[in-house]
Amino acid sequence: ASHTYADGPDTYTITAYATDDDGGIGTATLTITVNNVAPSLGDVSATSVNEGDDCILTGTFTDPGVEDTFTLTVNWGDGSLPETFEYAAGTTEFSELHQYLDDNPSGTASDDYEIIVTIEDDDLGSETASTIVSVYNVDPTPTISGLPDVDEGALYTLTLSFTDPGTDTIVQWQIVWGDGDVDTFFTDITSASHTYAEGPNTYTITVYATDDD
Ligand SMILES: [Ca+2]
Ligand SMILES: [Ca+2]
Ligand SMILES: [Ca+2]
Ligand SMILES: [Ca+2]
Repeated sequence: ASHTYADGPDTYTITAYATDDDGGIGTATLTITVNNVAPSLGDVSATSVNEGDDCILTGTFTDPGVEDTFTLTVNWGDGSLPETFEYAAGTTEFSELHQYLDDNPSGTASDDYEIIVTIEDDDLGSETASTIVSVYNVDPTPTISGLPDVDEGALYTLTLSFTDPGTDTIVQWQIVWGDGDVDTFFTDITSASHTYAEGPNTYTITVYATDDD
């Protein structure tokens, strides 16, 4: 005779009864140990993302223990604290999100992080796997504002700001004033001034912002 035990680790005593044709009953017992089997991971992968966006981490897992529940621990590889996710018995796949705030280190247009995942059943059996996520830098978007006109020889002031989906800093502002003068600042600034020597004239001001990547 065969039987499948749903959950381990545990100890069970098997008792067999044999009855003869005169109604006599004999018994025998056997004590067996049922071991837990650790869950196993498959197909762990992560989507590449632009900085500021959510990466989707997916994977599958199997466990012959149909009553086991599961805890997934994810180390996202970007210095954030490991996260845990709980799954009910019978679960065989997962899909979780994580926002990457930057492509570290600075000076590179994209960087890879190693994501380490561990699936553990409620009997402490576990398996660990890893995958790579590529995070891409996104260019900053500068915004400028200033008065529409100025007198020749007077100081003209431009106000500067920027947005960036990453937690980036601006390492260079370049301002092309339109009259042949160009100013470059190797730091983040919020305003800049310039004197136009000759009017009347119309100039187009162009600004370039460079982030740390
Ligand atoms: Ca198990
Ligand atoms: Ca980088
Ligand atoms: Ca960046
Ligand atoms: Ca950026």
